[in-house]
Amino acid sequence: MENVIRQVDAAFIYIIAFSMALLLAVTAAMVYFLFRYRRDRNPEAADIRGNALLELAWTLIPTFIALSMFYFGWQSYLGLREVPRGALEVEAIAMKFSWVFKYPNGKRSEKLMVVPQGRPVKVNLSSLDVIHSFYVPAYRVKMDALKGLKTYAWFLPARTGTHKILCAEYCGSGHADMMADLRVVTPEEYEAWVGAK
Ligand SMILES: [Cu+2]
Repeated sequence: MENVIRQVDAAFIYIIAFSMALLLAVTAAMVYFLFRYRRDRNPEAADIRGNALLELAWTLIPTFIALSMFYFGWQSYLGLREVPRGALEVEAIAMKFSWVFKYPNGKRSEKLMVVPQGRPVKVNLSSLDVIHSFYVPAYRVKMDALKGLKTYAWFLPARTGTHKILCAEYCGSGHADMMADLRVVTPEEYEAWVGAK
């Protein structure tokens, strides 16, 4: 999962870096042309028709750039979809405007998800009403929760600590308050918590 986080970040940085480089290059060329080809310096407009080499270049280079972006994105997507064996399965039920979590032994908690450190967690998502989206920025995880359709997300809580769970799909007036805490605790603390009434 640390790996998945790194892959998602790499895809993000790669796309941002290319976009910034292209923005700078296009802006620089525009400003240069503005001065170089103004009317008093270049009174006769050139009549250019067809340039196979140039046309090939501006077709192939962007194609390869776009494909390389896809490659980075696909890598991280696979990491986000392939749940490791032995994951703890928790049901997350979304509703206006709250999250309810259900554990294998039947325990329920609202607006608070507690998971043990070091074990992959598979979150089975559903919704009681409209479309919501389970979003944990700390683990780069975001997945829609819908009524009547099973979706899932997974993450590996490698370190103890508390993170935010948000709803990332506008679902109504209380959308902004639709938050929950994700508390990563030691396995012993988890057992004690999940076993308590
Ligand atoms: Cu929502």
